[in-house]
Amino acid sequence: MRQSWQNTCTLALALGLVGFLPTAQAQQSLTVICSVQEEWCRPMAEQFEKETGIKVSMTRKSSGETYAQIKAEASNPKVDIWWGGTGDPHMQAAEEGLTEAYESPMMAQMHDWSVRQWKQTNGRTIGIYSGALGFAYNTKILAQKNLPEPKCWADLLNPKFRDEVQVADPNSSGTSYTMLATLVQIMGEDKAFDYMKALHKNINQYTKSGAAPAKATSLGETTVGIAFLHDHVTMIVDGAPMKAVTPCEGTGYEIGSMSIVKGAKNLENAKKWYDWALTAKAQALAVPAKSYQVPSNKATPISPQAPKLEDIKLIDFDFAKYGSSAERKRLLAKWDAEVRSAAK
Ligand code: S7P
Repeated sequence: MRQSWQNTCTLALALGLVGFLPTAQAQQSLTVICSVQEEWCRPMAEQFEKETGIKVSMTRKSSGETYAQIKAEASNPKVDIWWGGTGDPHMQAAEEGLTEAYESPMMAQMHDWSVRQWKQTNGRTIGIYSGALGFAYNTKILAQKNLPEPKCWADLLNPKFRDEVQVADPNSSGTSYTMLATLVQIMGEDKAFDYMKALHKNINQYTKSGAAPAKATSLGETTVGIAFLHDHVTMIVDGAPMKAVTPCEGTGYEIGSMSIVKGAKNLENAKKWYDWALTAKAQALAVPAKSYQVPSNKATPISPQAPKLEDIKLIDFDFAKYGSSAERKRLLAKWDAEVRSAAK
């Protein structure tokens, strides 16, 4: 038996097939899709590799896009863990059985809102951070163009802002879907769609990624960008001439989430990442990467730069309803039919 295994190895080496053998090295790997900013994804992967010796193959993708990939690969999953991104597509994936239930020994250290996300999905996704939606404007461009300071969602409909506002496409972006669901909850569905159709006239671009409008605002490529407030803060901390606004009518928020993919090839390593990513030490990697969400581990220090959720007029966001598969599909189809294709 031993002789025949040795022969197999010798033959494999001769044929250059060593990568296909079930070596210890090949087993110590993990494929992660990361849906936060690249600047935070990278140190997470590097630190996890350093602490565990598990090789991480990491790709950065927006929330809606990741959901679509995981769904497309369901019969032959290529991803082990999906870390970050808004909760709604994680919840949809959970409902469709695309992700695995797991109870981490870290649960007791999590905030209630994180555990609620986990319970609502029968253990298939967990909250890793939270953050509120808002918009920001470039102070220099606003002054140059002599535009009024927008303070409310309603102000963004001012015809003076024609082609001055940027937001992501809610099909690819969890940020933008959070805006859609927020407006529906604040205004009621009919008025929210009327609002988005009117806003469409002022939109200069629907980007793929949710944070792109914050970057574009910092560069003066758009006057106003709609994104999570923490993504605007990242730009402001870097010195961008920007002011972040929490809309006067109130706003929605996200519970950024993490899920293990059903049928993950490296399930044990995925669980190791999951437990590690919930530690205060791992979550503390966000701030040096200029990511200012509110972390889900009660012991993780919150940066003084992080928008203070307790000071913001937050709606009572119905995550169960707007994270459900049927509602998300319905609202996105309606947005495609009525908003995206509306006349400018
Ligand atoms: O930049 C961080 C962040 O805002 O990005 C996530 C977002 O959903 C991913 O981008 P998309 O909008 O493109 O899907 C948020 O979860 C996170 O806070």
